[in-house]
Amino acid sequence: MSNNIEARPGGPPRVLVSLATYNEAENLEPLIDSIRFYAPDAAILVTDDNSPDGTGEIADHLAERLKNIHVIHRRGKLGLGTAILGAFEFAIKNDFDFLLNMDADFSHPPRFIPSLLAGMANNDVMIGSRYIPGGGVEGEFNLKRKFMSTGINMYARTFLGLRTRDNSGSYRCYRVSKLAQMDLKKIRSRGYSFMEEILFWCKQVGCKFGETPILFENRRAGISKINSREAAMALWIIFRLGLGRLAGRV
Ligand SMILES: Nc1nc2c(ncn2[C@@H]2O[C@H](COP(=O)(O)OP(=O)(O)OP(=O)(O)O)[C@@H](O)[C@H]2O)c(=O)[nH]1
Ligand SMILES: [Mg+2]
Repeated sequence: MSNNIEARPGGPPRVLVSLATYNEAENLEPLIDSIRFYAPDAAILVTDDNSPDGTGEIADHLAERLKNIHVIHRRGKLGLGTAILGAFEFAIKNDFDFLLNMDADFSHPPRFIPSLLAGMANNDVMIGSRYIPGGGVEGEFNLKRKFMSTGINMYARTFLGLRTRDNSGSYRCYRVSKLAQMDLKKIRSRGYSFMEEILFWCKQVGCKFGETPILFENRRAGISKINSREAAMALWIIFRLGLGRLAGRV
């Protein structure tokens, strides 16, 4: 871990890495190994939604074997947004300084964790960004995905007034004291639009944003969970938030 991150009085910042999982049985253990390599002192929280492939049991075994691993089990697939929200609440309650969220499918390579944490010296939210120089997507070029991602980013920048380039990825680090200032109950997103919506609320509490380049990779194992219903819901939620912003209600 980099040394130039802001220390809390009397010690280094307490970092919680949050992993939401749904059917990530093949990915979880090697991912945790790799996170431990790049952030040996960070605690790890796995939020599993009763994955049919047994990811939750694997997480429990890892928590028994390794130090500083926490597991939240939820009754069923309740959405990525609510899983991250639960991790925020856990981080606030347990007095962490930084919450670093990443996907559990190796799309977010752990080698970028140190630069995300280093950026917290000057920012309240650090975004692992595909869309700034040095960032990008590695591997197979998926036209549909690229189109959706570019479109949703433009849309979110326009409606939510965001200046950051990558507003739809979830590889980010947040300052927990800023999350604690928000009314988290206001968040409407249950699924993927959480990523754009939370940036909007971060802006309302005066967060300073930074971006550091990442190279996104296609998932190593398992299948994608995003569907067109989720995508439509994301457009609707961002539209409503944007209207509220224009009407001066937020
Ligand atoms: N706990 C929980 N985790 C979820 C849920 N939906 C997705 N995830 C996890 O959130 C992360 C991102 O989901 P992905 O399915 O990889 O979505 P994606 O990155 O848009 O799609 P692909 O990478 O193409 O598969 C992964 O770690 C998933 O296991 C959910 O409803 N609950
Ligand atoms: Mg993924």
